[in-house]
Amino acid sequence: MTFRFISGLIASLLSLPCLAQVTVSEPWVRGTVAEQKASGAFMSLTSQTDSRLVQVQSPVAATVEIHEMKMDGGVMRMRPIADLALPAGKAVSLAPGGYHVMLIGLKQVLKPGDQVPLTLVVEGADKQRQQIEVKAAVRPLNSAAGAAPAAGSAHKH
Ligand SMILES: [Cu+2]
Repeated sequence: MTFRFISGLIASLLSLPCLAQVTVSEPWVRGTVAEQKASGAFMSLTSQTDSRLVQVQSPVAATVEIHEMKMDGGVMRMRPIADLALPAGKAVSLAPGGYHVMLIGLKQVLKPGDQVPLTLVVEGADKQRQQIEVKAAVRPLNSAAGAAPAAGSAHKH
């Protein structure tokens, strides 16, 4: 029994390198006020192998989508995308004015200092999926948008 358990454990450990190693840095969510039903989550993602962010889940929202910002007839609009490519070794930035995770149908007010759990589902080139648990810190509603403050002001949720 013990040996079987250990060999099973080794097998599962050996299977780990097949999964893309994804680093999530500085995840944060824009805070909300009462009655506000949507917000955005932002972070930087770096995968060691070519993979894609295919889904995001969060208990604080009824629906979670991956959005991009695109010029449409001279107006910057956001729209959902099916997935977001994570090229090997390249940091992909989700930031105000660009790609972002859209939290829709919020179940609670997101106050600065709160931690919002996010589950990122990443699919590797081999179609293997993995879930990455992230805790995103809530920043004040009007917080400067970090790397892209000018674009951030144009992106209202
Ligand atoms: Cu959006």
